Amino acid sequence: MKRLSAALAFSSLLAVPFSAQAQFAKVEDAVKYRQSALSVMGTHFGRIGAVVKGEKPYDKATVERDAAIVETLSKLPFAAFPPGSEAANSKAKAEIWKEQDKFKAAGEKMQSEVAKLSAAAKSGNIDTIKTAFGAVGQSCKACHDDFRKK
Ligand code: ASC
Repeated sequence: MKRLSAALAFSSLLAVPFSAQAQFAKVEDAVKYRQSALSVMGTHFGRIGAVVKGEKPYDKATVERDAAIVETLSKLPFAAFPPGSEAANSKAKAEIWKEQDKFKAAGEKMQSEVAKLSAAAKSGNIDTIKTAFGAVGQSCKACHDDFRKK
């Protein structure tokens, strides 16, 4: 029973990526958290990219693992954009807080494309992986174009 409630608590945590529940003592802590999550996500997404581009041989288990990491991390950054968390070392645009619905939609689009990439990785079909990889990249770019300073 204890284990079940712990599991439920954990899964509900992962299911509420956009909640404003995140507890950060300082703006810099939120900035560091979201930048770290996005950076590690980019690293593992990039490893899949190397396979998709033919620079690395395709290994199903490795791509699956990278995609699973990207999927988990995709759920983390958006709880770390508390209002007013613009900072000198952050490329976050003020539009994030002015167009919150649009920002939320962009994040959810990315998360849904990432989930498809993870499913594609499990399928082991390299063509499906390539298509899903492209869609994820577009969702990254769309959000960066609108909400990240150059
Ligand atoms: C990456 C990465 C991004 C996206 C973006 C896609 O690998 O780190 O931010 O892809 O460049 O356009």
